[in-house]
Amino acid sequence: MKLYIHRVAVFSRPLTLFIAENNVDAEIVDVDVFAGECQQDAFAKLNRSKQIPVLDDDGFILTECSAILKYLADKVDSPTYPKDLKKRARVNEAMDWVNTGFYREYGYHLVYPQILPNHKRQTDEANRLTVESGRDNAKAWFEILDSHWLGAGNRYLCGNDVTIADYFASGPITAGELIGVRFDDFPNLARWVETMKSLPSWEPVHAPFNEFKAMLSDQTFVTLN
Ligand SMILES: N[C@@H](CCC(=O)N[C@@H](CS)C(=O)NCC(=O)O)C(=O)O
Repeated sequence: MKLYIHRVAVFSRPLTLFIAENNVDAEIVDVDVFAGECQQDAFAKLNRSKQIPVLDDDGFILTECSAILKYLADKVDSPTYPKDLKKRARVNEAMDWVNTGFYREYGYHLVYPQILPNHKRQTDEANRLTVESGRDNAKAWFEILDSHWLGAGNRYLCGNDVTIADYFASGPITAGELIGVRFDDFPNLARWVETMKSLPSWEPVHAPFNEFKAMLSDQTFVTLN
């Protein structure tokens, strides 16, 4: 298996973390997103959407982080993607929840327009309005994350066992650290972030992300806090 990723990217880190934690035998192929490699014809032949991550399992090409995580977990028969119908449905629900309403506001409206040139709006004013509405709407989603998904004493998003929903969410949620988001206003979330960061592979997997974060640390951003 080959996995095409960028080591800093939001939707690549959940996969590199899962692979490292579960000893999945996959060759990592680094794609230089920042140099525009995804936009080149050669890459577009692999993924028509011109995005990483992409999994190539002996010619079976699969895109979308959430779909790849489910595939890998089933392939290695991991308990992190439960077989029980209702438990699996809950994991799917959590992954969709993070990937859609939550990340639309937090990622695409608050984080990306501040740090990714191809996500900036056409004018500074339009960018400011996008970021401010992203911040306000993201706060409401964070409340739900903290009190609903991680409330009721849940150690993880779907109960007391780690699932691929936690791996998946770890990428999007920590993306905010690039703009200085802190999680201390959300105690259950702060605890969950620390739990995920205590996984043995977290630090080595996130070294390139932490380097990128350090490069942005002297800039001022609109954050959640
Ligand atoms: N919905 C996709 C999103 C993947 C995505 O946003 N990939 C970005 C990097 S994080 C990308 O490949 N961008 C290509 C580019 O900017 O040229 C998934 O969940 O896998």
